[in-house]
Amino acid sequence: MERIYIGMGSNLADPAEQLRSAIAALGQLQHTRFVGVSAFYQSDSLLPGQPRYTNAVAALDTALAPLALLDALQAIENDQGRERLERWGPRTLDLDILLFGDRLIDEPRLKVPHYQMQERAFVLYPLAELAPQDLRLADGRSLVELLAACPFVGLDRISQS
Ligand code: A4P
Ligand code: MG
Repeated sequence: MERIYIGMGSNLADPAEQLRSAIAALGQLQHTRFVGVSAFYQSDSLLPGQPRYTNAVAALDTALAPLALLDALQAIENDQGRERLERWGPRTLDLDILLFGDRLIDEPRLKVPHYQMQERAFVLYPLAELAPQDLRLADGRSLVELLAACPFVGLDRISQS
């Protein structure tokens, strides 16, 4: 089993409810054990003019191969009505594989660590609720360093209910 972290985001159709459904679906994944989930965080979209996002991070242990996990996550996104109209468009549910053990994955369909996670407060702060203090990314930078370089600005931490 390898420890994985999944970034969840939604900015359509009751985002908190979308995340709760996604958490339930992640709990049903084959060959996978659910470890925990962060609080929910609201923030403005990186792209102006879109509804605000709700984001969270989940930790799981899995025996799935990375591409099998990606397929399973995309099936959950589709089940929750995700329509891919435009890249970065508003979405009912986005599930990103942030980290997969300590692997560096560079395949056409899958890049891990997820690009730009290092700069995104809505990823780093929920991740820090779950990850060990000494977590390091494949490039050697520690989560502590990344948090220090990424101020807690524009984020509202909310409860999950
Ligand atoms: N893909 C490659 N690597 C991965 C990975 N590590 N995890 C591929 C998941 N998928 C990965 O993704 C497009 C393709 O990326 C997939 O088919 C998969 O093969 P997508 O989810 O269909 O498209 P997307 O989400 O629109 O693109 P992308 O690049 O994932 O966008 P982001 O980075 O997720 O950004 N503002 C706030 N506040 N909160 C947000 O969550 N999210 C975005 C979208 C913009 N602004 C935001 C937020
Ligand atoms: Mg995505």
